[in-house]
Amino acid sequence: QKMVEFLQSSVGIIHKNHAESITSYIKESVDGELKDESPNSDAKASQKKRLTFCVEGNISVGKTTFLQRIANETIELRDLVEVVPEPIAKWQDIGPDHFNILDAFYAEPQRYAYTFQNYVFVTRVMQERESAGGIKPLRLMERSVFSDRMVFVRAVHEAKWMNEMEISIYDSWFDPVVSTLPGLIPDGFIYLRASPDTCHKRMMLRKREEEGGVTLNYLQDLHEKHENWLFPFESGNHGVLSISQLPLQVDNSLHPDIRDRVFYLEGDHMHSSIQKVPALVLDCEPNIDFSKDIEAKEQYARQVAKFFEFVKKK
Ligand code: UDP
Ligand code: DCM
Ligand code: MG
Repeated sequence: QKMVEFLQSSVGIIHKNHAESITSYIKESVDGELKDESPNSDAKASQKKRLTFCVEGNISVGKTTFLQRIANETIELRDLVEVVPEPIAKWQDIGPDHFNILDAFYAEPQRYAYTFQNYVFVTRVMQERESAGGIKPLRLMERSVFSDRMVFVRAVHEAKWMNEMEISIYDSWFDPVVSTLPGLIPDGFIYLRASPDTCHKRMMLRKREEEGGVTLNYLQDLHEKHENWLFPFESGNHGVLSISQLPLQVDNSLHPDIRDRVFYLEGDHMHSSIQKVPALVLDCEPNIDFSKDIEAKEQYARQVAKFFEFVKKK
């Protein structure tokens, strides 16, 4: 128990603070909206589009932890936020024989990479459909078909676990199928960003059975793919992750608090039919202690709040 506590403190608890900043914002913004509404604005309210965000990030960066903190924060929040976890349970237990394709993939990647990625896509569609009828104003999904394609499919292809024919098959159906499923396209991405080293430490802590053979090297590949996709900046350096050094000012209509950490994904980075989707980058290294650094905590809270506001206005 002591050991676990020590390990946890050494890999960070930053997500609790991210989650708190988000939940307090959601409460405020939704309360505000209810107060604004006149009694006969029901029609207007039901037309209001609910917002969907996809939480992205490397294996074990803390996506599930982050989402669970939000979902379990308070009872009121359960009525406001719908969390759609990654359908990993569906990958681990298939059919009456309880096949585990996540395990099969890591055991024999060359044999199963395509089959697995194909099934990942299908189960994400199933998962999205299950949550599609929901009425909660905010839907937070763990990962997306876009990270499947931009990160995992690319990585397994480069590792030669998918051959040329298999990647061509994947590419040939991806765009046309996504076009018929607008529910898969989020209003924004939240990229939980940490070094592969940190993710590796957290992965060792989690000890998911299937992932025994996942190497630091593979996490580095996945990190690079995330960076190329969500972070329009030469990163290359896996150790140093200082977002504040970014020179980019993407959009002057963005609040200064988030101007240097919101990026747009378009064209090649998404899907042919998609114009622009904003992505917020959150630093998830464990080196900021929010219990001592109130200013840092408030800064995060403001960033998340401004991002929701910005996306909501669009
Ligand atoms: N974790 C942690 N501190 C954090 C985030 C995560 O100690 O700030 C731990 C968490 O308890 C779990 C492991 O890291 O043991 C992986 O987290 P999670 O399953 O949420 O990661 P995901 O793969 O969903 O991104
Ligand atoms: N995974 C994968 N390909 C995908 C999505 C996920 O190989 N398109 C794997 C990576 C992890 C596991 O599934 O081993 C779940 O990811 P996480 O732990 O980051 O939630
Ligand atoms: Mg997870």
